[in-house]
Amino acid sequence: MTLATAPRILVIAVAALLTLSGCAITADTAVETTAPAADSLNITDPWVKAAESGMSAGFGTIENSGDTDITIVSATTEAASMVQLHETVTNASGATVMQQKEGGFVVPAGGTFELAPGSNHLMMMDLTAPLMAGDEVPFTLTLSDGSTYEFTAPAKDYAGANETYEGNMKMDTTT
Ligand SMILES: [Cu+2]
Repeated sequence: MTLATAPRILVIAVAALLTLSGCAITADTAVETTAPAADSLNITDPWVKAAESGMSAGFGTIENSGDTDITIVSATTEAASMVQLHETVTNASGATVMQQKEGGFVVPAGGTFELAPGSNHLMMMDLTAPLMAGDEVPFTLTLSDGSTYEFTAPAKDYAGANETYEGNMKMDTTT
């Protein structure tokens, strides 16, 4: 090493420090603005109600590990012709009915959104085949930023949650 290289090494070291700090700032910004919402989403204990035909529903606990709220706008599964995001409410005449959740399912930042019988659920309309206990049902959730979250829920026998559908449809109560 000659004496002439010493200042150059110092310059490189300073430049590297500047680059490092610059990178750190850029990376933080990128995480907040461009990370897909699906990266912060997770569902625990998912399951669907076994059913011969007609309607069924999917449940589980949806968790948001991010620092912004996540909105689920739609859901699909090959097991049903259509999936709706339902909430269960008490209507004007005092009956418990379910209806589409206005604005979708909002999973709060750092919090959870519960899907459970008698409460919010993934409404499966027009099953494409009988859902037997033990079947694995794949779902895709679409979030408001366009990203998607996929999970698989096992079917279980369950006799409760026979709410009336607000649109004059009734859940199959023959289980
Ligand atoms: Cu429903």
